[in-house]
Amino acid sequence: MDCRSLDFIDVNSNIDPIDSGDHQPGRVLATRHGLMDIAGHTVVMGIVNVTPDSFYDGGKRFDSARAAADGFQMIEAGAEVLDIGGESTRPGAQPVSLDEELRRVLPVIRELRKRSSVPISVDTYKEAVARAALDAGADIVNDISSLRFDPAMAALVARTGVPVILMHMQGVPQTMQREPRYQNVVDEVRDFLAERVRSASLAGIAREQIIIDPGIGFGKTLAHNLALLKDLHSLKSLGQPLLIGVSRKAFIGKILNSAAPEQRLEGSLAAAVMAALRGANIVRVHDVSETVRALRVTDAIQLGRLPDSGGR
Ligand code: 7PJ
Repeated sequence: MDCRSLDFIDVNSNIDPIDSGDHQPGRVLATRHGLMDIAGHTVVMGIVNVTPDSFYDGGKRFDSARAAADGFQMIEAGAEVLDIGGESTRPGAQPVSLDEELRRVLPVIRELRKRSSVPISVDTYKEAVARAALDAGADIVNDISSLRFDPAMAALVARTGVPVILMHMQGVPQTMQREPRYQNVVDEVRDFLAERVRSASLAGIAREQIIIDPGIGFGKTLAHNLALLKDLHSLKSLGQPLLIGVSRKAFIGKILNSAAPEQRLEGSLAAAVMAALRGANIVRVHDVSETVRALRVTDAIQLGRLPDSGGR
C-alpha cells in the first residue's frame, strides 16, 4: 500500500493493533486529571482566550468569570480539554508582561478547576506562567515556541511530567507573516519537530507525553498551510500524537475570498474534518459544539461504527 492511500485510514492508525506495544504513541496522555484517551475518536480542545486582542474572540472573555463560564459551556458541548491563553500570538500582536499574563490566566484556571476535572492546557511560552498555571490546576503546557523561547521551560515540563505541545513556528509572532520562506515546507516542519522531540527527550521529557503541531498560520503562507494539511501523514510518521489548530484562521478567510473571522465557521469545520481524516488526534477550536458534532460523524464513518465517547 503506498503512502497516499494510507491518508484516509491514517486517522485510526492509533487504534491499529500494529501500533500497540509498550510505548503506544498516540493512545493516551497521562494528565494530572487522569488518562486522556486520544485513540478511537478525535479529541476537541476548546480555546479560551483571556485577551483583549485575539483575532476572533479577543475582548469577549477578558473578564475571568465570563471566560470560565464559556469554558464550562465548552465542556458541556463536548470539549475534552480546554486551552487557556493570556497573550495573543496573532501576527503583529504585542507581547504582554509576565504579571499581566498571570493576572489573566490564573483566575480562569482556578475557577475551572474548582468545578471540573477536565484537563486544562495553558497556552504560554513563559516558564513562570506555565509553572503558576500548573500550580493552579492546569495539566498540559502548550508552548508555541516548542521550548525555545524560555530556557527554563523544558526543565519544568520534565520535572512535572505533564504532557507538552510542541508547535512549529517560523520567526516570532510580531513578524512571522512578513515573508515566510521554505524550500520544502513539509520536510522542514517535520525535521524541526523531530529535532524538538529529540531535544525534549534529552531534557528528560517522556516521548509519550509529547504532542506535535505544525503550527498552521505561524510563519506560513496559504500555500504552506495547504501543503502541510495535505501531507499530515508525513508528520504522523514521527510517531507522536498530532494536534492541529485551524479554527477561523486567516488561510480559511483567503480561500473564501477574504471572509472575515466571523464568516469562517463552515471552512473551519471542513478543515477540522480533513485534519481528522489525515490523522490529527486533537483539534484546537473556537466552536466546540459544532466541531464535536462534525467530528463525531467523521469518526463514525471512518471507523464504520460509533466512535468511543471519550467520556462525552
Ligand atoms: C495555535 C496555538 C495552534 C497551538 C494559537 C489562533 C492563534 N497553539 N495557539 N496550535 N494557535 N498548539 O488561535 O488562531 O495552531 S493562537
